[in-house]
Amino acid sequence: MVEKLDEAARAALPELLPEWRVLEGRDAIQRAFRFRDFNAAWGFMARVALLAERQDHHPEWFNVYNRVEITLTTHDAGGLSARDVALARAIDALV
Ligand code: H2B
Repeated sequence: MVEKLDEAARAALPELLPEWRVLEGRDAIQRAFRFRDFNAAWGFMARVALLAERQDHHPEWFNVYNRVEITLTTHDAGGLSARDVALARAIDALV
């Protein structure tokens, strides 16, 4: 069973993941990305997909042409967990 983030871990999020915002009304984090064109956006998504498979943790995402929005939450926990933080950090390291 995956545990939800505790208060201390939540308080650390702005410093750890400054590009991500905690959604209102949903225990999830989101980051928006913009690329040169669809080819660059899709290449990024392919790399995120490989990360997600490796971590067995998968994004909710939205793409239109050069824009990608990624939302992370842990379905097995019903909210944010350390798995979201780990995937967000790995995604940040790609860009
Ligand atoms: N991804 C996300 N975002 N949340 C999960 O709870 C989750 C997942 N669970 N990827 C994993 C897969 C689980 O369903 C499999 C069986 O390990």
